[in-house]
Amino acid sequence: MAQRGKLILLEGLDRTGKTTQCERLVDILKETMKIEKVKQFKFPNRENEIGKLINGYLTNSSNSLSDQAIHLLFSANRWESINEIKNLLNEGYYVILDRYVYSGVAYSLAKEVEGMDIDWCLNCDKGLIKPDLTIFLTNDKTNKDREGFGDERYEKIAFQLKVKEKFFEIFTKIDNYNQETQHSSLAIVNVTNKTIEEVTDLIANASKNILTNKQYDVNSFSYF
Ligand code: T5A
Repeated sequence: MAQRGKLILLEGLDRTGKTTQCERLVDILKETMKIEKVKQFKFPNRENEIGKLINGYLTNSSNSLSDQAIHLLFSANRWESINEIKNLLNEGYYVILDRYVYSGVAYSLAKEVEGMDIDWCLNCDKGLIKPDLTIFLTNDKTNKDREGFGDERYEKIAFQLKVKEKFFEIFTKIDNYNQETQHSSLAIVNVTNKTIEEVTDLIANASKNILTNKQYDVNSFSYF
């Protein structure tokens, strides 16, 4: 039976270093592990038509899309890429995601809009492929001093703290997360006071098992 590649997601709060670390993980896969077939996707993808609407919402605080509409656009932005991701995995590619479903649910939940509970928020993402490993970059304080923080709509300290709480609520609900147990498909990496290199080491360590051990047959996916 042919083997598919692995789907690895880097999630986290704003400016915790996801994009930096995704690029470094791609380098580790290619250069250290000699895996040639590696692709990276970033959500939101701001380049396509839906992504342009999302970018307008994030960068212009007077943009008046409703909370429900922007939530559905973020989800649609993921659905736009899922067939490509599935095909790549089936062709043996390792696919690294920079944000995905968890961000979609956590940021919307943090707004505490009546009716937008966890089930409502997750519903439009049901059927998307679940990552084989999710690495969540967290911090003890917000990264408000890092370059660019505050430029976009959600980069406010109180809101970021609420988003963090919501991420853990989702991990508990859909991945049975609890602090005491080791989770094979979810790793929490605290970036507080860590250099870029130290965070990469923690990520490499967290991904070791999934990268070296487990194999998946083509078309054997779990879904949200
Ligand atoms: N969103 C997203 C939703 O509401 N719903 C959704 O469904 C999705 C997918 C944009 C916003 O959209 C929301 C969440 C966001 O608020 P985005 O495009 O991912 O999402 O946001 P970006 O602004 O591109 O990314 P982030 O703010 O999340 O930044 P990163 O990727 O976490 O951080 P990175 O790697 O760009 O690094 C930021 C800076 O910090 C430095 C880097 O060099 C860089 O200057 N840095 C470090 N400095 C010191 N020590 C370290 N360890 C460092 N690591 C990185």
